Amino acid sequence: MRNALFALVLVVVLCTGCVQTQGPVTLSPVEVNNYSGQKLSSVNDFVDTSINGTQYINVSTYRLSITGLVDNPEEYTYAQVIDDHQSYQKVVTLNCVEGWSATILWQGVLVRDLLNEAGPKPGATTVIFEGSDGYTSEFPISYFYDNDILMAYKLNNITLPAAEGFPFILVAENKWGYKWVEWITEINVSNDTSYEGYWESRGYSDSGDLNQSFIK
Ligand SMILES: Nc1nc2c(c(=O)[nH]1)N[C@H]1C(S)=C(S)[C@@H](COP(=O)(O)O)O[C@H]1N2
Ligand SMILES: [Mo]
Repeated sequence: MRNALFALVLVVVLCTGCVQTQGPVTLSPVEVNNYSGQKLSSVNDFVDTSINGTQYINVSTYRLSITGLVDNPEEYTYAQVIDDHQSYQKVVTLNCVEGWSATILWQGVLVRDLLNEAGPKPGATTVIFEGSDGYTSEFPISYFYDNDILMAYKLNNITLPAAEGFPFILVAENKWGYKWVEWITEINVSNDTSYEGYWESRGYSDSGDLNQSFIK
């Protein structure tokens, strides 16, 4: 019995010794600042230009709705969006019309996968993204079929912070920052080709293409 106890103490002491010699253990994800040799911006490089300030979304009551001209309207929890869909990652730069930009490693789901699950009806031309602050922006539905467009839930390997759109931000590649809808609560499939979002109805270009002026 004594010997057994001694052996046990010895094992514990030795194992503690082992762990101590193995170097630091990373306990929580940290923001990466480099990806495949490319330098990334930081979460601190975002400038708050949102219409109503940061939205703080309660993840337990949160739902993402896919509505409108679809065969199967969907309502997903945060976990359903993430766990039930293939994830993708890509470095994409956000350019705000106010002059700042942020090059970020985004991780998320493909908007096209969500659209396909809902099943757009014939005649659907437009997809309108809405945030919990009432902000909207519209896109031709072809944008999501001709390009791999992400709805991201991670930025530089960390969970999307509230200030950057938690739970989801649209990574509107090749489009001005105002097309990157944050705090997404609804994706509405529509046939309203004249719909204009928040900034689009205030004089900003509908396409929001980066290679064009953002003034209409
Ligand atoms: N829901 C919502 N999304 C939004 C906005 C907003 O006001 N509300 N602002 C847009 C603008 S103008 C930019 S540049 C980007 C990044 O803005 P941020 O740094 O304020 O997060 O988010 C875009 N998405
Ligand atoms: Mo912006």
